[in-house]
Amino acid sequence: MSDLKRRTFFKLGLFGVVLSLVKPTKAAELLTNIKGSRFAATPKRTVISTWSHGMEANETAWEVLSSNGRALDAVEKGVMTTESDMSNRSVGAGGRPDRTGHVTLDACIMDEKSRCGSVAYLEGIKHPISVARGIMENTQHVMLVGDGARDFALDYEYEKVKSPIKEVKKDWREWKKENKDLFKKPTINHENHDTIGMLVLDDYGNLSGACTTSGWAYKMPGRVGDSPIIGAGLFVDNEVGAACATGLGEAIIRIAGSHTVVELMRQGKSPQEACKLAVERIISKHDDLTNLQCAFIALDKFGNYGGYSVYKGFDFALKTDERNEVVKADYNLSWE
Ligand code: SD4
Repeated sequence: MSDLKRRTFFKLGLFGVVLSLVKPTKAAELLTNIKGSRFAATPKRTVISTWSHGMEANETAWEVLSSNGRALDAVEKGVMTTESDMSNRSVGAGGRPDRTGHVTLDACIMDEKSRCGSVAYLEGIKHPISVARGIMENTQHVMLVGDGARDFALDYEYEKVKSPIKEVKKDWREWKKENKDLFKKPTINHENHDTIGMLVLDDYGNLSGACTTSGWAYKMPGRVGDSPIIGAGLFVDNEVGAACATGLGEAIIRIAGSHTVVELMRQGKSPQEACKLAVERIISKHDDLTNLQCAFIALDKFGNYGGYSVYKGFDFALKTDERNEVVKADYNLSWE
């Protein structure tokens, strides 16, 4: 018997027996009509993730939900799809390296109980998101970085992978030729379908989120972005909603971006308004907005969602019972 069905059974006696035999979504729907029910509204199964590469990841997440899976499993499995795609240059081992040719990966995950795990500066492991979950579930810590994260991953036998891959190495050599001055400011490539962040609301009314990236291409060695930082790249509060970020991590960290979005929702803003206000705060904190692309997506407890970016061009992948599409996000500025 699933959690929802078990709770229903104890709460509602014989009626609960009947409810326990129906699908969780249907059961929740029936419960909304019962006075005093703990369900404020029907949880609306929703998967939302950054960029159009999220479409494939959403499919995987949806499969997990369709077999009565938890949001936590859905976000992990979902973004693993993107991490496995060696043609993706911004997520997983197929991603671009730092200036010295090392592909260093950042990821984090957070569940409905506010449990969280994170890895940063991890090399040579295929699924950083699973290592982040492993840290959450098997240690007393939230975050492991660099060699410590790698040792943990090897101890727990997470799959290894060789990086950079051949094509990426070739690109990096070209980049090196053109960028002899290693301290020249590299630009973040807004056309390069960045980081995947995913938020899921499951049939039990629970939220979880995951975020994984190879980070800023040709970053300084040792640089860590927002993506593995709970509150910056990702934040989940099961009472309110969840948010995640993509874009220039330094700017997102400065305003504790994803936490800010969730707190705005707590104050009554819709997910869309909350994302917009967080983007406006980023804009207000920076004198120079050149190449400063950042975006947020958000999902509330009831399945309302939103997305907003500094510059035009950000989109996100949405999957619900009714919709399965890439949504062009609203934005503040055009590139021209
Ligand atoms: C970072 N936020 O490392 C990530 C990269 C990204 O769009 O999302 N780029 O700063």
